[in-house]
Amino acid sequence: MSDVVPPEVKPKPAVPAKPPNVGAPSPSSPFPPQGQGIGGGVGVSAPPPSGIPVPIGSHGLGHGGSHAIGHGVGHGAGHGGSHAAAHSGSHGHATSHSSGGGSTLLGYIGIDTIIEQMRKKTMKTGFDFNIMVVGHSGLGKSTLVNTLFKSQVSRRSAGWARDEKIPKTVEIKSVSHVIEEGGVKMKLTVVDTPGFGDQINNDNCWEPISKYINEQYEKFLKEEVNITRKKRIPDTRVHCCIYFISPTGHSLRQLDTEFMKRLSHSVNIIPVIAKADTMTIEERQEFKQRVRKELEMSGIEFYPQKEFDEDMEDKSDNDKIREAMPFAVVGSDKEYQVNGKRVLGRKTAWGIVEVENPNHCEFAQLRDFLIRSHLQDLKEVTHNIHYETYRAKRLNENGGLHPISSNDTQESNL
Ligand SMILES: Nc1nc2c(ncn2[C@@H]2O[C@H](COP(=O)(O)OP(=O)(O)OP(=O)(O)O)[C@@H](O)[C@H]2O)c(=O)[nH]1
Ligand SMILES: [Mg+2]
Repeated sequence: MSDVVPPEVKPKPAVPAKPPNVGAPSPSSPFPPQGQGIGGGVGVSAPPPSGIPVPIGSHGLGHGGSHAIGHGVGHGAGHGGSHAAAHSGSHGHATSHSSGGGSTLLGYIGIDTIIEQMRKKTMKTGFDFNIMVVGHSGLGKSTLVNTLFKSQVSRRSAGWARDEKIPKTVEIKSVSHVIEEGGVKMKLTVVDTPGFGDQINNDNCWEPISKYINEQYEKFLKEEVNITRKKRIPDTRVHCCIYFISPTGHSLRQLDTEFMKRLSHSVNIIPVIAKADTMTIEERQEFKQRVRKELEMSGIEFYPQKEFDEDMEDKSDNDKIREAMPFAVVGSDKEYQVNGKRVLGRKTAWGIVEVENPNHCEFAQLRDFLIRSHLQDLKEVTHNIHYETYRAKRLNENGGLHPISSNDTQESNL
């Protein structure tokens, strides 16, 4: 399902997210580093942010906000070097290059046009962003998928008619919309999964989820190693997995810790507290604190992972986010009239909980974190850490690409 919808969200100053300080690209990486980064990439042993191997044309440049620019500069410098040299040559400044000196002495080279060049390219190619929702049954995962699509992300229905009750999810299913804003296209896919925890024996209930995640890596890998590679590989890899925690007010369930521990090695986990409208403000704060402590004690690294903070600024921005997590969310796909405006909300006997009102719950914070500030970083951590781990493991296995069991691959509707 793919609709183009008119622009809705106005970007706001975003929390600048930086790419992780990852190791050098693996020698077998199919993507050569794309030049020395300037800006975000300076001085790290890692490839520059955008030198991080990305499928040409598929990885985001100019996704709005400070984030995009940080990466963008790094990426573009690789191309920019050659453009600049050619450009300066034609203006009789050929020596500029080797002097290593400031271009200010030598006239305009045009390095500052790189961002515009990249922005144009991204506008043409667009990009993919894939979110998965996971957790115990009945915590509001499917409702949140609807909420995301009906909220200011796109204001479109996610597939159920109004007033129709959302059915229990019985299979992994993905919903995609192409959202266009400011001329940039994004295909947002949300992968809904059946809730677990209903069965008497919940052993290995993470397996179908884990299998789905790995199947997307496998698909991508197969495309990458093809002799004739697509110019832009469709990216169905799960960039983040929103893990729903039950609002018990007590502790995490053992299954929650077990699940997150296993998945955190293959995907970016973002824990959220479900049905936050069932808790008082104090209960919510206390529970959030307790969950953070328990996650830390269990050694669960959720996104944004501390080890990938690149510098002090990054650390301080991400610390603030980590301290606010897990976001306590409320989902709904029903609209009500509040003060003359239509809002998404849950109507109770004592009032309406407004889903997108930051005074009522943290859904808007979660959405902004996912889309406005950390989208590109989520994609990069997926590509450079999680996918890279998968890829290295696969290529080490009997010399390469024998298919994993994919006879019952869940095809997303891409
Ligand atoms: N109070 C409250 N109820 C919610 C919220 N979100 C969803 N619900 C209700 O919870 C019930 C289950 O919602 P679903 O979205 O189907 O839950 P799910 O996690 O997808 O369930 P499974 O498909 O079985 O895994 C429905 O009656 C929803 O209306 C919320 O934020 N607060
Ligand atoms: Mg469901």
